[in-house]
Amino acid sequence: MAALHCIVKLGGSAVTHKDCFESLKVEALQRAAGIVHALHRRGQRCIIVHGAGSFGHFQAKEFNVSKGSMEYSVDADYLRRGLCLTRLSVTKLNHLVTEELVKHGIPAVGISPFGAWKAAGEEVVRADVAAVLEALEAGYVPVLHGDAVLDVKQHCCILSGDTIIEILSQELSPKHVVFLTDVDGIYDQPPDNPGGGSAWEECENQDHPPI
Ligand code: IP8
Repeated sequence: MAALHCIVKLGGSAVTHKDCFESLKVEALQRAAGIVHALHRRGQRCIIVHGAGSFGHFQAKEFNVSKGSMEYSVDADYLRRGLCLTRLSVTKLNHLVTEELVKHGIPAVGISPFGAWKAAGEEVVRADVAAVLEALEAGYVPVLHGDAVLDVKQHCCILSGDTIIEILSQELSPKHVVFLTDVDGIYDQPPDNPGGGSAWEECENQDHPPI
C-alpha cells in the first residue's frame, strides 16, 4: 500500500466547548478542515481521529459507561441505555466533523469503532484496522472517533481516540501523527510536559502547513 502520510487527531477540546453540552466550536472545526484539505490537495493520505469533547462525555459519566457492569452492580438495562445515549452523541459529532470535511471537498467517511473494535479491560482485543485501510486504499479519508464499545470483561467501556491512534500507528506506521488542540502554537510534545517547547521556529519558513 502507498505510505500513510499522517493521522490527525482533532482533540475534543479543539473542536467542542468541553463544558457546554454538545456544543461545537464551528470556526475551529472549519480551520481544521482547511488543514486537512491542504494535505489532501497535496495527495497526502491521512486518517482523522477525533475525541468526544462535550459530545458523549456527559452521557458516559452519568451512566458510568467506562466502568461497565463488573465494578458496579448496575442494572444492565440502565447501562445499555447509557451506552446507546453515549453513542448517539459521539456519532452526532462524527457526523458534524465528517460533514465539514466533505463541505471542504474531502472524500471523508465516518467509521465508528463500535462493533468492529472490542476491549477486555485495559486491552483492545479486536481492532478492525483492515476496514480503515480498505477505505484509504479506495481513496477515502476515514474519520474515526472515541467511542463506547463492547468489553468482554465488563460489558462495555470507553475506547478513547488516543488508544485508536496508538493502534493505527502500530499497524500503519504513519509518517506523522498530529494532535490539534486548543493551545496555540506548534509543539513536538504536549505543551504542558516539563521541557515541552514550541517547535514553531523550525516550521516558520515553510510555504505550507508543517504537516
Ligand atoms: O474524547 C471518548 O473519546 P476521547 C469517547 O478521545 C466517549 O477520550 C466519551 C465515548
